Amino acid sequence: MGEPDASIARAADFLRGARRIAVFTGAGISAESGVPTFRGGDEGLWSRYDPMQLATPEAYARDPAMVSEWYDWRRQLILKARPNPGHEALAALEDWCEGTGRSFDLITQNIDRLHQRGGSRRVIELHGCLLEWRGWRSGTVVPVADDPFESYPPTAADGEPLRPGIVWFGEMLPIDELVAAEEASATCDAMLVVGTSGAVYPAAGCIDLAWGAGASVIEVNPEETEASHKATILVRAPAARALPAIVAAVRG
Ligand code: BJW
Repeated sequence: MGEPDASIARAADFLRGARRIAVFTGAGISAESGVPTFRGGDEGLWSRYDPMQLATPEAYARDPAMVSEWYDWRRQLILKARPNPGHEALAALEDWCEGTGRSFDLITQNIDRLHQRGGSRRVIELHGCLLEWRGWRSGTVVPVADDPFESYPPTAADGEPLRPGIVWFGEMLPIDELVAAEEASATCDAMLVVGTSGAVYPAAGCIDLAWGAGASVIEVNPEETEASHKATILVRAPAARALPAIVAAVRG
C-alpha cells in the first residue's frame, strides 16, 4: 500500500472519482522549502525548544522579549523561504477542480503563507499567520515591515506590545475558519492529508470528520502518523515529489 508509484496512481484515481476534494496540510509540506517542522527527528523545533516556554500566551506574558525575538527569527526564515513543487501542485489541483466543476477546499495548519505564494487562491488558515502581528491586549492587526524588529517585543505606535498573529496552545482557533474547515471536511468525498503528524486538536479533527463521513483519506507523508490508520491510501514519499506526480496523473 505504501509503494510510492502504485500508491500515487491509486491516489489519482480516488481524486478523479471525487466530486468534493479537501486538502489538509501541515508543516511537512513546507519542510522542502527549508521551514522546520515541529515534531519528529532532530530537526523538529520541539526537539530543540520547549513549546510551553514559547508557544503559549503565558510564555509571552512572562517574557515577551524572548518569545517575540524567537518568533521574529522564524518570521525571517519564512520570509526567505520559497514555495516548493508540492505547494505549486496543490494550486494546480485547485485549478483543475475549478475547471472540472469539482469543489476544492485547502485547509492548512501552516502559518507561513507558502500556499498562497505558490498560487493557491482560497486557503483556510486554522492557526493564523506569522507574518501578521497584533496588539497583545487589543488584538488589532498592525502592519509591520519585513526587516527584523529593532527591539523586543515590537510595539504599536501607541506603545502596545505586539504578538505574532498565530494560535498558541490553549488558545481558540479563529471560529469562522474552524467552521469552514469542519464543513469542508465533513462533506468531502476525498481528503488529501499532507505533511502533518495529526497530533494537534481541534485541527486534526478535520481528518476524523472526513474519515467518519466515509471519505477516502490519502496520506502523503514519508513517516507513519497518528492519522495513518484512517488512510485509504498511504503515499510514503516527500510532498514535493509526491504531489506533482499525483496531480499530473489526475490531470491525465
Ligand atoms: C513531511 C515531510 C515532507 C516531514 N513531505 N511530509 C484533544 C486531545 C488532546 C489535546 C487537546 C485536544 N484538544 C485540544 C488539545 C490541546 C492542544 C493540543 O492539541 N495538544 C496536543 C499537542 C496534545 N490544542 C490546543 O491547545 C489548541 N487550542 C485549543 O484546544 O483551545 C481550546 C480552547 C477552547 C475555548 C477557549 C480557549 C481555548 C490550539 C493548538 C494550536 C497549535 N499551535 C501550533 C504552534 C503555533 C505556534 C508556533 O508556530 O510556534 O501549531 S502547535 C504546532 O503543531 C503548530 C502546527 O500547526 C501544529 C501541527 O503540527 P503539524 O503541522 O502536524 O507538524 P508536525 O511537526 O507535528 O508534523 C510534521 C509532519 O510532516 C510529520 O508527520 C513528518 O513526518 C512530516 N514530514 N517532512 C511530507 N517532505
